[in-house]
Amino acid sequence: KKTLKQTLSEKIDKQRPRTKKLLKEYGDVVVDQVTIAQVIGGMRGIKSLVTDISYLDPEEGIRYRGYTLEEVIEGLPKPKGGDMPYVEGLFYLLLTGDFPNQEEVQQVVDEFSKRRIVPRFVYDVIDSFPTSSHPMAIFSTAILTLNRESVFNRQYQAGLSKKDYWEATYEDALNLLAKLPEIAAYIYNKLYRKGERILSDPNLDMGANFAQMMGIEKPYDDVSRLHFIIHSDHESGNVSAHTGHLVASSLSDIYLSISAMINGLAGPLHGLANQEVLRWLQEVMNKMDNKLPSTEEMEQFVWNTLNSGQVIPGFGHAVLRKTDPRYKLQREFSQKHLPDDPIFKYADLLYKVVPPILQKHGKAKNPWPNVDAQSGVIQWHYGVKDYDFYTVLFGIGRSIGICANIIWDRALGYPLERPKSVTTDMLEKIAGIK
Ligand code: CMX
Repeated sequence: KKTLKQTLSEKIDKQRPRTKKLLKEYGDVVVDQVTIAQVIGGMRGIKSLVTDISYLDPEEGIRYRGYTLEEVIEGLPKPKGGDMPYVEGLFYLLLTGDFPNQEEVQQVVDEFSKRRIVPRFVYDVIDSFPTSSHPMAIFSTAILTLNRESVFNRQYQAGLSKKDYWEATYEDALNLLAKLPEIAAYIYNKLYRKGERILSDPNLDMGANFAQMMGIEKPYDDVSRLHFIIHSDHESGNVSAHTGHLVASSLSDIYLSISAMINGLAGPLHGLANQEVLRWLQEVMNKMDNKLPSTEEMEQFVWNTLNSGQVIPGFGHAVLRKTDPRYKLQREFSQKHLPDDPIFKYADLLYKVVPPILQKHGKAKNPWPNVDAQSGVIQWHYGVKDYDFYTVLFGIGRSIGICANIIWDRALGYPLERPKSVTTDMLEKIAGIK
């Protein structure tokens, strides 16, 4: 039976000539043009990255390897008694483009299980953080601390050939991904449960193991699987994916690259928005004495935030122009499992109230909710109420997609990333002002 690494190796052999041909024979073909608004405006929309792992359509939302999220969830094998598929199967799909069968998934589950033990020094570093630290800072540092374990670095120093970069990176990626749930649960227990620790079980899959270490009953295993799967990838230009790719492009190893991408994810305009949604909702709940506001009252809360110059967290998107399918999936999950949860009712009222207000406000290009408007609501329901922790959960998921991307970056020999900057003077000359 072929291993994931062998299957991947065959895919890489097939893909390499395609990239080579495009570069060699069609390198001068124009893909896009760049305006001054894009140069000043965060390079929004410029087509200048390649990935085959996912594609984000503004109207439809994300597809992984050409499949919608519904198709992914439907098509991936599921553990016994679970409604949500193995996260390990998603990693297989992202890497190869193929849906694995039960046996192929089990191989990856076993690989992760073998590699999950975190070295003592990582726990020591985590323990040395003050308990008032943000969990994302601890998470990023813990990942960085693992850099001394890098197979890629060791082999690079020994004179690794370029064509073999991906294999060492693959080893690093698996070693890291297998450890992330352990690290995250340890941080959670240190910060919010007085260090009480529940050990992982080598016989469980990633989602079930995470639920076990968090000490939360079913269906939190499914909640974790769903969460990690839908947060894993969102093509290459978002801050976390782009950061991971950029840092890896200088041949920094997986640990340096994923630690860096975690830092990007920790910003309130990106992954931290899921924490901000809960913080915002809690403020409203406190003001309302936990009573559900009327539509008019909720509208007033939203306007107050906008009028004080702040954004409504969980709404808007740089690429999407419709309701995020990741939001929809989590809403459906909530309707099924927690329809009467007061915080779900709050979030659902926001779904009704915010889009027309943002349209009236006239600034946001996309008034619809994104993934972050709903993910914290589910966590809250299952007892994870320390919302500072939510972006760590996002980070576990996102690492899966970015690791897959970095392995392929290495396989296809994508070079050092190095765009060109200009000065304001130069832009004025280009504009014909000077
Ligand atoms: N509330 C209020 N104003 C908003 C807004 C929101 N939810 N979304 C966008 N706007 C404003 C922008 O701040 C911007 O204002 P200025 O012209 O004053 O700078 C204007 O509308 C135009 O922005 P845009 O082109 O629609 O959006 P961007 O591509 O610049 O930014 C995003 C996208 C997500 C950062 C923005 O919509 C936002 O700040 N949303 C709230 C934070 C959030 O939910 N982030 C999570 C996104 C998903 C994720 O990465 O996890």
